Amino acid sequence: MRRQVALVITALAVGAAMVLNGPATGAPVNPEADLGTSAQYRVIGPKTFADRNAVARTGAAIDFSEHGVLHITATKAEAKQILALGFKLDLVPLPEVSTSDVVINDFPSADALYHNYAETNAELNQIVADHSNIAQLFNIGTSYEGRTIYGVKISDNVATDENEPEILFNANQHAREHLTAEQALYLANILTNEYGSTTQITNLVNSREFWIIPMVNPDGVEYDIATGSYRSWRKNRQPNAGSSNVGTDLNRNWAYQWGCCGGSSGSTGSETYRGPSAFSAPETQRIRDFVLSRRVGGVQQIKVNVDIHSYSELILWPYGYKTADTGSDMTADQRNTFATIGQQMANTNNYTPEQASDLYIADGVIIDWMFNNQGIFSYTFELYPGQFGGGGFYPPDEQIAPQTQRNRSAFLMLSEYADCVYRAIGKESQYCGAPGAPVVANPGNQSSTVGTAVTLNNSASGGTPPYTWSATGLPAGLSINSSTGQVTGTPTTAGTSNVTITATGAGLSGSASFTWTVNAVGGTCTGTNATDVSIPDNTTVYSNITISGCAGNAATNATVEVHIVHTYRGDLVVSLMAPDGSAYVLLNRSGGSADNIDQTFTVNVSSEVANGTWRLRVQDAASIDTGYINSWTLNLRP
Ligand code: 0X9
Ligand code: CA
Ligand code: CA
Ligand code: CA
Ligand code: ZN
Repeated sequence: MRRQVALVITALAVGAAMVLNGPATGAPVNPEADLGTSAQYRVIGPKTFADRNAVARTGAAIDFSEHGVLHITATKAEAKQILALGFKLDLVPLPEVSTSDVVINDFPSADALYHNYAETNAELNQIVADHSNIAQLFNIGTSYEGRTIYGVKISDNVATDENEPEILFNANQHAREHLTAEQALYLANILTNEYGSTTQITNLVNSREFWIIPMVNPDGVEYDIATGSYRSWRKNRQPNAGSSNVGTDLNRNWAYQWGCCGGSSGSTGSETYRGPSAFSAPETQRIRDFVLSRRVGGVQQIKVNVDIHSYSELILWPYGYKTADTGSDMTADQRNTFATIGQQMANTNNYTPEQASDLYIADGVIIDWMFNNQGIFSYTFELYPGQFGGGGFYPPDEQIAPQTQRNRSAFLMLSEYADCVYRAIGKESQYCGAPGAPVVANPGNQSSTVGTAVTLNNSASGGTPPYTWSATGLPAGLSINSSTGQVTGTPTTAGTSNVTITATGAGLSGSASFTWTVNAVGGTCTGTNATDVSIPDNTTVYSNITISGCAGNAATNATVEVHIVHTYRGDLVVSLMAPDGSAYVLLNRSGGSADNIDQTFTVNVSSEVANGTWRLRVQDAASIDTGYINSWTLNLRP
């Protein structure tokens, strides 16, 4: 049986010597090349994050992690270092292939459902031929050995670059992770086959542009299957100068924090060799250049990405190079968005969602670059199996259908979020605005002071500039410039306003709302005059209150509390007079023959400067009855 994992050879007794000395048979080999020959091991002992990172730091590729055991692919030099850390090593033989099953330059016949490079391209061509209205072949250039890296674009009006959120699915950075190309082909097939019949898919294809690249490392894939026995090849097939070791780990070759943190190797023979410089590999350059080509007017069109790997059944998000959840390259909102969508996807496929570095530190990985450099919400999926024993990198082809279908909901869910990932945390209005509409940067709550001039600059992005600006709810005394969005003026009135700033471009509007608190300045805005002023018949009298230290204007709801003793209030006209002489009639001979006035009036005097001498004017307009002003109290800013 090809897939049967043969007896695990214990490296402890015999194996340790073997690890150190190389194969016992055959002619002596170049020691550097020999130490660079990889094999798979079980590392017994690592239990903690620090243990896992110590193993990862040797450059060994961690293929799967379970409590106390790591499944790795490592060179002999790395194996030596791991032994020196005090862990035990078991050598795991590669899967055996029965001779009757051997197919040269293709998958073994028992795994015939897997697609090699030519079959992958044939499948893409078939999809395009069957669905030419919504599917178009594209390529991103060639691999190191000159194979063209193909993909399929899927959208309505597929030949047109429409203004729709774009989604990138790419697979097979690691050669031996063959199930990942099947996952990408599965996605291309459901998006095209179910267009017009499944509502969710029809809507997604109509409103999104999907880019699916199933095999970004075709040289490695073909090498892995070339002999009829799987070679467990991970890297690309690019030679390394000055060494007989071949290949760069594409998922350690990306520029953001390349080689920073002990999460990759500088040794050419290592499975995690990061290359001599970031983007030294043609394949990472091709993906990078494709992604950069998706910027329109400086705005990256690709909003979400999945980089598909196997195995371990994980959903991973950035960063991989460091353990911190947030920092200058990841806000709390971004982290929460990643984690929320990651968890929601995991709920559909029963994978484990976590930050990539929770597993072990890896630097120069694709998702770190995608997010940091292009703002793309990029996830790594690690497919089936979830534990050692399901075939590892080589699950039987009977697993292709169930294990790719398993991720249907997760991938469709992420695609739904492509228009605004922040919807996942309820912040679409803050970060996204309406589709095609400008997004007004949230100005945040404002605080200012009556009588002190203010300036607030507003900005918007997206939609179609130039914008026309408007505002509602601005505090009295402030206004917005309709072409610049700048708010200026001097607040006149204390109080709190709910302000909405709106930018409109090409008929579509985006808004941001916040509160604006205007504080009264120190000093007094009230006064009382309790000196009696007699009111003779048919005479006008005044009582004064002088306000000082109350900068700015009076309020819309100033209060005037009046106490007048009089034997016939219907004789009286009572007014408040502002310092500039403006008169506000409070009461005009109303109340008939009743005695006295004991009443509080509210009056809008917001156009009046507060400081100065205010007067209560009382006009007696009829004979016989008289009285006096007993007291009055003015509050210009209640
Ligand atoms: O090591 C990788 O590149 C990925 N695992 S795989 O077995 N498919 O090679 C996972 C990278 C996840 N990132 C971190 N662990 N930081
Ligand atoms: Ca089979
Ligand atoms: Ca379209
Ligand atoms: Ca587009
Ligand atoms: Zn991988």
